[in-house]
Amino acid sequence: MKRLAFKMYLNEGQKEEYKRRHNEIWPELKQLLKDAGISEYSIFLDEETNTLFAFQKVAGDGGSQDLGQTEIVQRWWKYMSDIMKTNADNSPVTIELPELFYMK
Ligand code: RM4
Repeated sequence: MKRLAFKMYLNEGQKEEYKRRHNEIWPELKQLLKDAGISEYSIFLDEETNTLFAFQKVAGDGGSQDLGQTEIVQRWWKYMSDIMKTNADNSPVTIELPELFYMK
């Protein structure tokens, strides 16, 4: 089991909408993430910079950001693209973060 962390960027003033959409995450997306071996998936917000900080445990090689070839994730990313900083393909701009410390 690996630990992954990455940051993404939220558009100004979209904290509540982002939270609302994730509280109503599509069941089929949630199942896809679980089936891909992703667990303990949290996303936090640095309100000062509108930076989203994501943490997840992954059982396999890839994490949530490696599922962009699936129709569900492509549809989700398009759905989220109006409130996030995205690439041309609607994927969220994602910067992986190195782990510097871990305490069990
Ligand atoms: C985020 C972003 C990620 C996705 C989660 C569920 O806003 O779209 O790629 O894994 O939602």
